[in-house]
Amino acid sequence: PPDISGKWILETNDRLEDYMKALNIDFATRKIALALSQTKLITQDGDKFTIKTCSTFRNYEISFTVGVEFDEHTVGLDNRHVKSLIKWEGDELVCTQTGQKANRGWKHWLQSEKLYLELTCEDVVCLQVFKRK
Ligand code: RET
Repeated sequence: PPDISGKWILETNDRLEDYMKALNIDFATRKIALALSQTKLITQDGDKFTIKTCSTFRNYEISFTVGVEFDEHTVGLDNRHVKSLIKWEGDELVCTQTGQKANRGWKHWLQSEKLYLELTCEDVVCLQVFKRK
């Protein structure tokens, strides 16, 4: 599988507001989140990952093993409980988040030295592109 580890900085952000609305994130948090720079710190040790999403406002961290479902509590995002399962699908790291919201999950992949993150909830797809820091 590809090596997505490292420090990444947000370059473009498409439809984050709609994604946050789909998650019922409140107006004030949405406005702050939209204005933020985001950094991803990814460590990868075989099947084990830690992904930290960092900003000056709030951070969000998950640790997981590929193929092992875990309980994710999205503290500081929409504060829901979901069952998350992450798998490699070809060269894409794909997460399914099963819970109250339909069609929820994300995908990470590398393309021309950039890290792509697609975040999905219901009918909304947000696309973020990161460059190496
Ligand atoms: C911030 C700031 C506070 C409000 C929101 C945020 C968005 C975080 C997101 C994180 C996604 C993380 C993923 C990690 C998996 O690898 C920046 C914490 C809404 C969307 C998909």
